[in-house]
Amino acid sequence: MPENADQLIARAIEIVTENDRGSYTVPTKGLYPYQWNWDSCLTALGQAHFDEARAWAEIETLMAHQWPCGMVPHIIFHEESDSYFPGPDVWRTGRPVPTTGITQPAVAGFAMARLFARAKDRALATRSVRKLLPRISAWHDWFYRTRDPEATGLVAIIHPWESGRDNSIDWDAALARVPTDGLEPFTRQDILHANPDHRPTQAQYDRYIWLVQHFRSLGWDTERLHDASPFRVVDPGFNAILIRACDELANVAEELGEAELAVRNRTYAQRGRAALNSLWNADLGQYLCFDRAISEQVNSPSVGGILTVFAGLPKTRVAHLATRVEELASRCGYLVPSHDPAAAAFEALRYWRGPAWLVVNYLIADGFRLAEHAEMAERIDADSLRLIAESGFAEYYDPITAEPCGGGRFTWTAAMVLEILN
Ligand code: 9WN
Repeated sequence: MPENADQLIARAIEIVTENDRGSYTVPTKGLYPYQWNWDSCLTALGQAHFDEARAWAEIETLMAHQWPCGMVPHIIFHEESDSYFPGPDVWRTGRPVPTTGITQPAVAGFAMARLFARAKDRALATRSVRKLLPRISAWHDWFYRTRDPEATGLVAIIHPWESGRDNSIDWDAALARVPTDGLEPFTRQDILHANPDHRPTQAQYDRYIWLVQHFRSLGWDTERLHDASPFRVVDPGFNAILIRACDELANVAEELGEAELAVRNRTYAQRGRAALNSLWNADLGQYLCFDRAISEQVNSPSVGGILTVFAGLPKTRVAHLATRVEELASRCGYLVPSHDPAAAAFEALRYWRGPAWLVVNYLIADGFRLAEHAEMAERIDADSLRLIAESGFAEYYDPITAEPCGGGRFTWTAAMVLEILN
């Protein structure tokens, strides 16, 4: 018998709670035993439906580990664990509580604003926002200072892990240019917890780790890493999240009388949105990545270019993206595949090379809702719930068959269900 909404909500809360480590939440035990940046911010959205104070604490814990330069790391290694590679002994960033030295999609500004808008405990929310605002704004400053040195309005990622879409087809050509000489031997842990056929390849891991070694050899000086990295890609989805976060932060800052933060973040958002135009591909009717190291567009029809709708786009662009999603829907059973199933490199089960992810669905649906395409938003939400009904709270799903993949009882998947059903 299919579960009703109350039963699903109860199960989702159970999963988020079992992954709760007090002041932060792990994505899923075993596979991911630490705090991940964008996982935490999206998890807080779900937590707020049953414990507002805990939701604020989730984001505050993340931001407490911000680097003095403004960067917010992609993983905080709160506790020792031997179930994840690469751990703190590989990163060696020298932080008091160990962290990685790269970042992840800047969801925090959006999450903070959404929690603030919905908060029932206004005093608690205002206190937390007063703490978070300057920190998140400093992260945005860091992005535009260090990752857009030529002031194009768009930031680049310097490692595939920063995108959150680790082994996307988008990175294949750029990653192939990353050398592997001098690579220290290592043993992966991910393939002990998850099916190796559903994970990145060894050749990709070699390059992920080479980049870590390279940045480490430069002393994790984040002001230098962009220019020193052989991997520099402008991802429209990553930029869209940052742009929306700047806009949302500016709204909250205006409300609280923080005029300077408001103006600065609004300017980032406006410049970013204008610059996104350079990533538009009229033939495909979606945005594409740009390989900054060789100054070429990346001809890879991935979900990164659809996620752009989250930035808040002009109506004509949104209409094109809706058409694109319709095309994808005609090629799979469950929206939104992370890569176009019609593309030769599409792989239905391999991580970010085809599978559907509930967090990405959530962000895309939110973008369509913002643009008053409620019907498309509801359709995507409905597909997310169909995936849950078919296959439970998995990390990701085959978009054709709904087969569950990766880690089970996954925190952010559960958090997104709480968002959809509340
Ligand atoms: C590397 C935690 C993270 C997500 C990413 C997802 C995956 C890590 C990994 O898991 O990445 O950061 O080891 O595979 O790709 O989006 O934040 O859930």
